[in-house]
Amino acid sequence: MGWLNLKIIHLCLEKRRSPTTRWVHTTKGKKIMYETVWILNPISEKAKNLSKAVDIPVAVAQILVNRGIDQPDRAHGFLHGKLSDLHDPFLMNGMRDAVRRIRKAISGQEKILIIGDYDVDGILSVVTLSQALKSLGGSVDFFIPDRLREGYGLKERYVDLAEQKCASVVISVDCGVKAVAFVEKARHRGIDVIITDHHQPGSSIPKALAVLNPSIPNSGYPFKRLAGIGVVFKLVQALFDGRPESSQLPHYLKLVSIGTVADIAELKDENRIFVKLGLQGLEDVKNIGLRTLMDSCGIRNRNVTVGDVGFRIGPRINAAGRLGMTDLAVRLFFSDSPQEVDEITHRLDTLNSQRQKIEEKVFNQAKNMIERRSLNERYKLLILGCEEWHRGVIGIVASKIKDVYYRPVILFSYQDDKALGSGRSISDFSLIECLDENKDVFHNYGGHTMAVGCELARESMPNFKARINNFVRSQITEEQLKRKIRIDAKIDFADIGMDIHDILSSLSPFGLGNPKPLFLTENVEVVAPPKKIQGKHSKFLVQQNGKIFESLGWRKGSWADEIWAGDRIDMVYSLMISDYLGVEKLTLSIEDMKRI
Ligand SMILES: [Mn+2]
Repeated sequence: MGWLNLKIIHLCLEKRRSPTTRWVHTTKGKKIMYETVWILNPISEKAKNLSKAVDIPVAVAQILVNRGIDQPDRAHGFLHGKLSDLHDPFLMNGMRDAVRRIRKAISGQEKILIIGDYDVDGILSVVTLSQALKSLGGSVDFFIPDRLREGYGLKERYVDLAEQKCASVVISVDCGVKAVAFVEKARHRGIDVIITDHHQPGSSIPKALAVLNPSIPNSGYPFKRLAGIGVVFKLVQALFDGRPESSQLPHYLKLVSIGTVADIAELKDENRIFVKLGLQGLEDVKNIGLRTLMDSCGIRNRNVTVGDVGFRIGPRINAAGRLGMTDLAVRLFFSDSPQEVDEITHRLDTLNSQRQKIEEKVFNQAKNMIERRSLNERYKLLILGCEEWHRGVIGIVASKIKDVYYRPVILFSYQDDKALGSGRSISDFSLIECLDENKDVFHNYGGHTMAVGCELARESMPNFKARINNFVRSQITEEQLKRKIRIDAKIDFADIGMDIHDILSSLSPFGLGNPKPLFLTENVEVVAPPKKIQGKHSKFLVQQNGKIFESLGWRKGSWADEIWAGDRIDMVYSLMISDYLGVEKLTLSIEDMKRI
């Protein structure tokens, strides 16, 4: 045992010193070197203790420890969390006041106006809260601002709208934590405001009737990483408390799981329970709109994964908001006409394809700009803008550019005298803190560590760039800009058995905060020549001590030209189990490799 530990520690140090390098061809034919550092955690004492305490294999315990879960009760919750393990919603400050006011509004037949954000999290928050309030007999209306015309946030002028709609209570969902002016104006007009949000607060918290947000200081709530729809779910849980409606809570988790995954919230603690149970629920959907949408994604009648939600369901719902037609997505969930939901689904499909085309164009333009001026070699944080860039897609493109150059990115769309930005960051650098430090430049900004939105005067752009560049020069280290692969365990092919199936299913669903376990196997022989699949992936057979596996290099088509039968490699991979004609097949999905 001691020998094994020593060997692993030695390997860890060695890997840190000898990173793999990859050459990426740029448009000019120039090569830029990117480094990938392999980090292997040695089997720890904590993992051994956890393994005994919870009665799980040491490898599984180590995977949990690697994800920051080292206490037996948390590990047990992670592996076996149920609906009854969710936190008490009344722990969140303001919850009692919110529930009391909403109950009064329902019994007095007062109009309640829900105002939401235009992304998946916001749209589904509106749908979820509307359904819950209606089931309690409430009189509900909603408003989702137009992404392109109105922009993000709870604007002061929406108070007039609430008045026109004769609402005496406004509930914000997935927005509002900075809406000081809105709340002030509403109060003067005699309208009560309840804010539900998960974004970081500004310097002052609005003086609303209640502000439900686990991210504010002294929120009282034990888990900070809820998505907007997670906060809404807590409100629904509190409203249903002690009533027959609470038996309906599992149904609500279907939309909660979609919103949580689409908002890229960490799949830990309550989020993990929401998503685990919600995805199971998606296998049996009653809502005709959601059912039709899932049909159009080709994911009916099978296990729904985090990937299905993130890459198929989410983008279709988002497409409506991105291209200025949010109401379409909301109508999908409220309609009971098969013909209408067919039409809407078809429309969302078309909008999504349109969005993909626009996105590809903006991505190529941004990449050209970067490479023409070698910006990635000169700047630690990339800032780019263009008049033609569609505001609805710059966030997704920023995320892809970040993946290519592995550094934080903020992209801007210029409109008249305004610059509207959307940024994405790497895991080691907080973008919101970077904006906080330079807040006087902005008209408006907000977000989290990994994603931000902002608005400033176009003429302030040079000043903004200079200040941000200056700030990141000292704040981002070269080490942070190295792509890192965190390996969960070093194993031999002989260690891979069918119990791996049970291990993986007890750890799933995977996503942010709970990545698929990555394994390292050294000295593997490539047998049979690699094949290129669809021009962009590669597939080849590998063997160690007579045990052969098929391996897949997802988006690693170039490997087919770089490696040969007979090569020996070290490889880092995750395990994929597919069911082919009733026979389970284990494939290795290769994350990185290096020839030895
Ligand atoms: Mn959100």
